[in-house]
Amino acid sequence: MSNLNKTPSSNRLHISIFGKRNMGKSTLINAITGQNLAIVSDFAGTTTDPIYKAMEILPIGPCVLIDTAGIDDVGALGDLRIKKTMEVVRKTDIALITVDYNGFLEFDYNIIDILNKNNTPFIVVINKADIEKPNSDFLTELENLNYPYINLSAEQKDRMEDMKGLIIQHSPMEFESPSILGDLIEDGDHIVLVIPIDTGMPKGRIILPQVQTMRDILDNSGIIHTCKDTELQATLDGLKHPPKLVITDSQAFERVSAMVPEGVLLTSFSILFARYKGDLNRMVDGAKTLMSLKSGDKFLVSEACTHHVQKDDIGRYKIPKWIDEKIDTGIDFDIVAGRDYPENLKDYKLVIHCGGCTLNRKEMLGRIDISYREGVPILNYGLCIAALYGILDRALKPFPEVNEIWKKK
Ligand SMILES: Nc1nc2c(ncn2[C@@H]2O[C@H](COP(=O)(O)OP(=O)(O)O)[C@@H](O)[C@H]2O)c(=O)[nH]1
Ligand code: SF4
Ligand SMILES: [Mg+2]
Repeated sequence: MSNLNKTPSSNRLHISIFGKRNMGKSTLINAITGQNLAIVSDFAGTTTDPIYKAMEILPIGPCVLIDTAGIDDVGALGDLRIKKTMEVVRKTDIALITVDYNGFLEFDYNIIDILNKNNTPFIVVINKADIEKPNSDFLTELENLNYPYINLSAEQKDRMEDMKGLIIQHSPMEFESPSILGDLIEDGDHIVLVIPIDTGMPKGRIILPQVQTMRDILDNSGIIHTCKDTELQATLDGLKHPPKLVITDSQAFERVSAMVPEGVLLTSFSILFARYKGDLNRMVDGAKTLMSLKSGDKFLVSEACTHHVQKDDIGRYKIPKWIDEKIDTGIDFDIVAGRDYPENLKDYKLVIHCGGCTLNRKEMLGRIDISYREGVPILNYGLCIAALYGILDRALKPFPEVNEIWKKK
């Protein structure tokens, strides 16, 4: 076990919630996410199959929460339930065992046994703190076994930050291979990548985010079609069926959007990477702030490295020009470049950050955190361009939870 705070990782953490029915698994999931995703019910056995839900949880990052409703039948684990449990445990990076003040049931001991055999860390969540204190024998047992635990009330959403802290603290260093769009595609899906070749492109190469996206599609058994924007129509015409997803360079989004049929999901590399490497929810907040900038406001353009600056540089030239054209000519800006990120942002209403291809996830999240502490929203170039061109509505459609935040603008 190690500490995610110390161990950068771009992976999506799989958190499984086990526990006997009515212990509050669904309520706990709702409390963690702050959304009404899981079905909370007084009736036993609302669902029989585990429910997987991919989401961003601050400050943990991209997660999959797994509600194991239905594997908790009376008594010992039957064959089918063991099979279902194993399916979940194999994917689980960390488990939450939900119990109440009475302590473990036979069911819980069985699950703990399976988790231990699979070297899967877990945290005991003693739920329903609002009703009764945990039984003192149970607490002694937990102390003796050295199991990490927390006493809370999922219903009252208390101690959620402490619980997230425990999850971070006890999560394994290396969970599943990182996935950029694994939750968006299935085996055999056709994905079209649009990569315009302009003066900003390095000679003879494809840039890292695009290469990583390709690798990720291959890892997820998707089928890649790659073209420039000028060949997109021919590419689409050549496909027997519409593709599952089109991913484009942000700068070509408008042209690409006009060609891709409405029913086909379309997003940009920068949005995928805002999610993979940062915090798409918070960046969508940044997009809202961007659209409300006015004369006299100042924003900060932040570049994570000191790359060779081109004459039509996107951060230094194009974005400020587009903000002039599309929002207000009276908005001022500064530029910072390099590994150091300013701690003091009070002069700014907004930070517009590069894609951060040279930063790892932890560093990018660190910058997002500083910005939030300073009360200054942050977004990346891709989201900025998408917002300025009015295409965020479309580009966020593949991510329903984030899209909800954007739509509440
Ligand atoms: N008082 C109290 N009731 C809770 C708490 N958490 C869950 N419940 C209730 O316990 C019942 C079962 O919760 P649910 O989340 O559906 O349990 P699940 O079957 O394990 O998913 C519901 O009536 C919840 O409202 C809690 O922290 N305090
Ligand atoms: S995206 Fe950021 S880190 Fe990557 S080359 Fe551009 S300025 Fe440097
Ligand atoms: Mg439930």
